[in-house]
Amino acid sequence: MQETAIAAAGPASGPSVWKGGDFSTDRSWMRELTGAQAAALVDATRRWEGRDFRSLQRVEAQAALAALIPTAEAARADLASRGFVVLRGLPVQDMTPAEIQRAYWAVGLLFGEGLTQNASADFLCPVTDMGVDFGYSGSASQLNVRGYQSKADLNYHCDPSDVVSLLCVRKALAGGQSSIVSTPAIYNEILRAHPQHLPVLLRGFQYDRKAEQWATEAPVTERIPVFVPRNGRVSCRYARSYILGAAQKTVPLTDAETAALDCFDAIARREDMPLRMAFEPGDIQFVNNYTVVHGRTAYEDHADPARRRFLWRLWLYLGDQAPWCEEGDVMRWAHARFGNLGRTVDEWARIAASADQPVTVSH
Ligand SMILES: O=C(O)CCC(=O)C(=O)O
Ligand SMILES: [Fe+2]
Repeated sequence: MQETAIAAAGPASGPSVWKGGDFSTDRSWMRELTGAQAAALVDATRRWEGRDFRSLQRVEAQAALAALIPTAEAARADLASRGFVVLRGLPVQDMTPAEIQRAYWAVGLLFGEGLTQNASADFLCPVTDMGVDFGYSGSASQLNVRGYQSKADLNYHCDPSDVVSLLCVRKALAGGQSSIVSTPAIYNEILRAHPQHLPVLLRGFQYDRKAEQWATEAPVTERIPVFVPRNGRVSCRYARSYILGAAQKTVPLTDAETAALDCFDAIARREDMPLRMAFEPGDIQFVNNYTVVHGRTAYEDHADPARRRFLWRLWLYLGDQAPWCEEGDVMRWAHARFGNLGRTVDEWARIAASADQPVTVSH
């Protein structure tokens, strides 16, 4: 799209466009579970004693967690409007680690289907410091690792699924603050004040697959647009570390590309844009990856490894409910589904059972 056509398409509008200050007195994004809902979760997971969480079916979750369905419906509506919601009060303190996994997975089944998130095909992925040195310096060693295994600051980004969810089991000693920004709001700011960057952002960038692809697949994706605007809505995909990694493996970014990424980051980090939130144990954050970027500050852990910050992460596929505008398959899938990543439970079972699939498990 040329600049004149972009300007004619106009800004995004509606509830997906917000700034942090819009919520200075509005806590409606935080939905606290009732005592009865928390008890239903504990009961259900005890009844499922011995079950691998991945074997739980949606109908079982719906039956056992009937008390949570109205809250989950409201939360799904939040995801389709402002693009985020926090459910507070999953009773992690009353559950064993296996029970926490079953409870969280079952809550996820009220929203959609979980997907594998790494070469190990983890459906629930531990977000905790594994001593990995991650950053944006441009060095190959920092770019070839995944940020969730570090305690570094994470630049605002989208995860590659329809929705990403994080359950806080333990928080950090200091730092590790989560914050989110509306990407249609970032788009509107670029359109208003820096439209020269939009052609580059609409063309998009290749993404690194960080060596997690199968041998038959390319090490980088095709170009994924940063923004797809359609009819007053805007979808976004953005993860700078993956863009930098791909550039290192292919062609360096042009000055115009780097300037466009800097512009996106600078707007996202502007004081008025983010909504900051402090996770408490038992909080589940859900974010619509098409309309919200998330980031987190660096953190310090307790000396005792058993008290380290620990989140479970769940990537959700929402089927036909999800596409936000007409963003298309490239935005939805190019960086979501490769190697052992982006597979539903049924798909993964078929892949794992098939002798000729190049399944590699790294740990
Ligand atoms: O640690 C956090 O709060 C966020 C981590 C994150 O963005 C991720 O794991 O995708
Ligand atoms: Fe993330």
